[in-house]
Amino acid sequence: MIDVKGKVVTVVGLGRSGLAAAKLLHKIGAKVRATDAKPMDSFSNEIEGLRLLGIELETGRNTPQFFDGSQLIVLSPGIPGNIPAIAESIARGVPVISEIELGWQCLQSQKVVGITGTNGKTTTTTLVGEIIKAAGMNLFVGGNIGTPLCEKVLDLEEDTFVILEISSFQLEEIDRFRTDISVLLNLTPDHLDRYKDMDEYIRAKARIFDNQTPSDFSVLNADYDLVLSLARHGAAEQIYFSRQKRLNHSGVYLEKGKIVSNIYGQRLSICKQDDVRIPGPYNLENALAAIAVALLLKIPAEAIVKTLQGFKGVEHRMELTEVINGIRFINDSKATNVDSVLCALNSFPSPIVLIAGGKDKGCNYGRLTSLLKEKVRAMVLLGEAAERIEKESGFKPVYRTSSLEEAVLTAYQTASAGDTVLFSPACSSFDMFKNYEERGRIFKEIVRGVKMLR
Ligand code: UMA
Repeated sequence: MIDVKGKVVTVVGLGRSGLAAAKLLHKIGAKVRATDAKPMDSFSNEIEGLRLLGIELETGRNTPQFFDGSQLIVLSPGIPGNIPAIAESIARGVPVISEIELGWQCLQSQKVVGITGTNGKTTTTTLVGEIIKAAGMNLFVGGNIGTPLCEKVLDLEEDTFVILEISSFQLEEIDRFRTDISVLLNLTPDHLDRYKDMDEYIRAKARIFDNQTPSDFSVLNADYDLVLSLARHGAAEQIYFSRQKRLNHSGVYLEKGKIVSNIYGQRLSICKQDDVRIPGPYNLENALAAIAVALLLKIPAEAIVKTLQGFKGVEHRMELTEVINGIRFINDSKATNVDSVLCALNSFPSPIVLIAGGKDKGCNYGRLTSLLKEKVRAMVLLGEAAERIEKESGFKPVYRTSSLEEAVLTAYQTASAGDTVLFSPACSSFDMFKNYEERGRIFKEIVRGVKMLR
């Protein structure tokens, strides 16, 4: 357990991670301070609770002076380590760690699985959790998926499996964070509004392997050369999964419509490929990764198969919302980058009416062009990135709208029976919504409203 008794620790950001980190630090005896750039009146009551605990607060800005005397800084994932106040502290030699590092340093000897990659993290993390649940074992599912590790870490029993979705943001400021099993699903451009270039993003992701030892495992997508080359630097034993080829090394792969493992040196047929119910080729990769993790955790095959057969996916990820007059409406609000949209377009039959746009993350929308031409009847755009998407994709016809409601109605009017209206934004939500979950919920409410009117 990290020793912070009596130390001055400053938490930066008071979203979910920061609130959890501040409370945890208070419980384990630190003198906690917390700063958030948002004004006081935009917080819920929870921040009042921090004040009652005696935590010193700064709101409306993150001033360098507030960090004076700090012996440790705990950073929320959404805040880059190069904001001026933090950069000054780093220059003075004050250690900076991420919330996930703090949570990890408070674990006992629980087994930790860390799942990262550009796309499919949430689905894979949830699926691993569901498999463990079906096997009747104790588990905690958290991290980037929603519940910060700091929120629950002190309540976890020793035999709990800790399954974490891990983002590149969380990995930037790790120190000793180590997983018994790390999973790297894929790597494609994302978050280029935060990172200088793709290399910087890749370096952050690769940190998941930094502290692994030869008794740990890394589970790697053998269909991505970049994933394989990054993992070479790690010390963990490598286990692979592949949708495209038979594996000679330890892993999980497809053979004549079956999912097969050779992880323990002998060929084991797990189930039929069709037992995987979540749609599309990329979800199949997520399922293969989850199976590999479950086998490494020694979960019985029956629990794996039963879960795969019943698992329909996660909210906001290729989620069937309604069918109205023969038109399927799919909520894919979680698709916050170009590759997510490519996955979704590949997962549904054409014709598709695509609703996209939101806060621009600097992705290259030109990569959508050929699949748009092949599968999309029309594109409906909204948000800050609309202009760039229209220009870079070069696709026509495009309808520009100024609200999600207008976008849904336009898509409905443009689609015909048998079409799919796919809301897969390729952008983050922060220009118009609190987060992708709120955006997805509002999309579903609007669609249900349309259904009531018909
Ligand atoms: N803030 C400052 N100074 C700044 C910038 C922000 O004080 O310079 C404050 C903001 O005013 C705000 C707080 O920081 O109050 C927000 O912190 P945060 O963005 O880290 O948000 P949290 O609520 O703590 O949520 C974070 C993750 N958010 C991000 O990584 C952006 C959540 O992932 C995660 O679920 C949660 O911790 C629990 O672990 C969301 C996400 O979008 C889902 N993740 C990205 C993704 O999946 O692509 C990485």
